[in-house]
Parts: sequence; structure tokens; C-alpha cells
Amino acid sequence: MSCLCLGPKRAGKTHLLKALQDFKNVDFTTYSMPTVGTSIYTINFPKKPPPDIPPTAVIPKKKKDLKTCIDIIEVGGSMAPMWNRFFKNVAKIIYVVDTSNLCQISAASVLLYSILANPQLQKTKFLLVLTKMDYAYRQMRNEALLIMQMSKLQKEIKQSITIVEVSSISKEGFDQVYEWLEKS
Ligand SMILES: Nc1nc2c(ncn2[C@@H]2O[C@H](COP(=O)(O)OP(=O)(O)OP(=O)(O)O)[C@@H](O)[C@H]2O)c(=O)[nH]1
Ligand SMILES: [Mg+2]
Repeated sequence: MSCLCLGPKRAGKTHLLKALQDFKNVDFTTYSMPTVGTSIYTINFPKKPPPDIPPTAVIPKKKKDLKTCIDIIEVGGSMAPMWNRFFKNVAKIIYVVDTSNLCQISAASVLLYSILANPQLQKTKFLLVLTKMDYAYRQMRNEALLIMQMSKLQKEIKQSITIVEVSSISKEGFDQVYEWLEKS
């Protein structure tokens, strides 16, 4: 079972995945190249501080199958006509939408509808990432969702969609993304 990251060209997929992978090593100064084809990113879940356990408490054994990381495949926006070639055995899809690009939001939603309608993805879990929230001229969450007609769409689909506002510059929303990725 795989996890895909999809979204239109320059939506912010690569930047998001690199920042989730290692925020300190993201080079914000260079122009990022479009992803031609696919790229794979291994994302480690942040270590949680140990809970305060009283000295007399019985410490439960660690679950062996507890996941510590996840591999995510980014398929470039320029590959949109071919995205469906990657839809076999997909457990999760992160769908990235650039909220600073008004013209792209409605186009992004049309692409999202076509993905949600794909018979191979009826049991897939979706994370809708409204990104570039650090821009002053972005669309606010409700405006972006209105343009995408999300409330109407959610009534018609079987999949569960989690929506999160993110900035790959300020790390806003990262905790929610990690939490969603960690949930099996
Ligand atoms: N201000 C701001 N800029 C961002 C953010 N995320 C991405 N960007 C910028 O948006 C541009 C496009 O980002 P990419 O991550 O390359 O976009 P992509 O979705 O991978 O694009 P393709 O690979 O062509 O499909 C880059 O210049 C990024 O630095 C963000 O959260 N805030
Ligand atoms: Mg990319």
C-alpha cells in the first residue's frame, strides 16, 4: 500500500515533502525545479516526549509494528494526465492546493473530482492540504473550500477527506499532517 502526493504544477508538493522530511535543510533561496516524473520522500514521524509515568506504574510493552516513518511518492503536476497509472493499492493521498493562486484553485478541484471518482481509490484516505498560508494575498480556508465546492462534494463521495491549512515556510499545520500520516 502506498501513499501519493498529488496536486497541480507548482502547488507546493516538493517543498512540503522536503520540509516535512527535514525542515532545517530546505533551501528556501533557490528556485525549485518542477518534478518531472516521480520522486520518493521518506518522512520520519517526530519523536514524542515520553509520558510522565509514576515510578510504580507498569510500563506497557512497545508494539513491534509501530510505524516510525512513511514513504511518500510525489507525482509531478505535469504528469496529471498520467496520475491514474499510480492508483493501484494506494492507502493515502495528500492533495496539495495553492491558496495563493486563485486561478488554480478551481482547476485543482476539477482534478480532485476526477481522482475521487476513480474506482481504484474508493477506500483511499485523503488529506487536502491548503498550502502557502503564509502569503497575505492567499484565499482563506472557507473561500478556498467554497471555490472548490467542497461541502457539496463531500456529500457525494465515499472517501473521508481531512482538510488542513499549511505553510511550508512557517511550518503551520505540520503537526496535523504528521498526525494524519501516522494514523494507520
Ligand atoms: N510562500 C510559500 N511558498 C511556497 C510554499 N510551498 C511551496 N512554495 C513555493 O512554490 C513554488 C512551487 O513549489 P514546488 O514544491 O516546487 O511545487 P510542486 O507542487 O512540487 O510542483 P511540480 O513538481 O511542478 O508539480 C516554489 O518556489 C516553492 O518554494 C509555501 O508554503 N509558502
Ligand atoms: Mg514537485
